[in-house]
Amino acid sequence: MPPTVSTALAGSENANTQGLPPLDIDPRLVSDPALRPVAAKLAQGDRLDAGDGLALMNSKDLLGLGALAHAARLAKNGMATYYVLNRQINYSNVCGNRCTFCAFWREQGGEGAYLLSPQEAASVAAEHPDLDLAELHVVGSCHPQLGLDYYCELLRALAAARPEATLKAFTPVEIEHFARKEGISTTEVLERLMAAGLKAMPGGGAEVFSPRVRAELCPSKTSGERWLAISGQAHALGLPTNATMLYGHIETPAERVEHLLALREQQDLSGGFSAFIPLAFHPENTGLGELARTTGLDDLRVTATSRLLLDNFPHIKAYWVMLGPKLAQVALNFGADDLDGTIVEERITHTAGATTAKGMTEEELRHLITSAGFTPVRRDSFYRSLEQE
Ligand code: V47
Repeated sequence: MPPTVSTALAGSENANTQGLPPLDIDPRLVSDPALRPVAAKLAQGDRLDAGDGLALMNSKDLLGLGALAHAARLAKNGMATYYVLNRQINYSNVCGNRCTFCAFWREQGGEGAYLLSPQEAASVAAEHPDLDLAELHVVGSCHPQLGLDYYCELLRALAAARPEATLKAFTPVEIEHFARKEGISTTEVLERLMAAGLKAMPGGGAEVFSPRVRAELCPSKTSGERWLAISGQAHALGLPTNATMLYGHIETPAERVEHLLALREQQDLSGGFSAFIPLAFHPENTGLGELARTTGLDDLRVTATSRLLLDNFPHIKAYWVMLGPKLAQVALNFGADDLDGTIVEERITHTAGATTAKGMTEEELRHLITSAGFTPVRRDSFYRSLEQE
């Protein structure tokens, strides 16, 4: 069983929230002239700026990008590659936000709409008793009816069903919605959820912070500023959280870079982000169904640029559900040091056409890591190793 979780932000991560040290880079590996000044800055230990981010985000020099990002990955995490025995649970798909990029949401009472009662969610959590679950990853929607009591009850029921698992639940977007429904502050919502067992938060709902993109794709959703502020409030209360960026739709390279720099700035202020997860857009069954899927070059370039710009983020995830296991494995050489986990039942990307499996076994995860030459580290939600000594 994992050790008892403290509410203090993972102390072992403090060094990892510092910027990058001077990196050991072989300049001969970088062929894109636009990346040479970036390589020189990294070799000196200088922080990258928006111009550097844009050069990375636009580069087609895959080997150069990999060389730079891998040097940063080695400095942060060595050859360790993390994974977690986790299960995702989506308590409802009934959502009033109607985001154009999302295939998961349903109208209340519409075909396919569902809401799990706390007891039903607990029964789902209790499935697979053999899985030594470290984490329940719980997200849903902005449900127009539910009050805060439902969410507290949900957490208590899940904790009773799987006491060994850390409850990582609710995005800043959901927290904002709960606060509006309840007529209380987001800090108060967080405190009440923590009293009911909340220990960490996932990073969804960030999308792209650009007001232009949000106005077009998700006008009803929490603003980027609020998303960042609520993450900061969570950090101040001792809750570690994650961050994401949904890329591969209508955003520009400059908007991606702005998003990453806004996350870096928030991390400088509040220090509680554990991991960044680039999310590759899946267009099927969404309002953007005419768009093509992201390419391998773009997936690796976003991963590498994230590792290099987010110098104060301890971890970068290669989310195998969206990248596919093979590209996620390759991404370990482009800055990523975490494959997320077993997941068991992924729904959001699968309603948008993902063809990957809905879950993966621990053996499969370890095989992906070791066959790429990395060291697998089974972790808890706070990146503490659960490997047997
Ligand atoms: O919030 C929605 C995005 C997110 C689509 O924190 C889509 O550890 C692709 O946040 N194509 C959910 N993406 C996933 C997520 C996540 C995943 C794994 C780990 C963690 C973590 C967080 O997926 C949503 C939204 O931003 N999304 N629709 C789509 N069509």
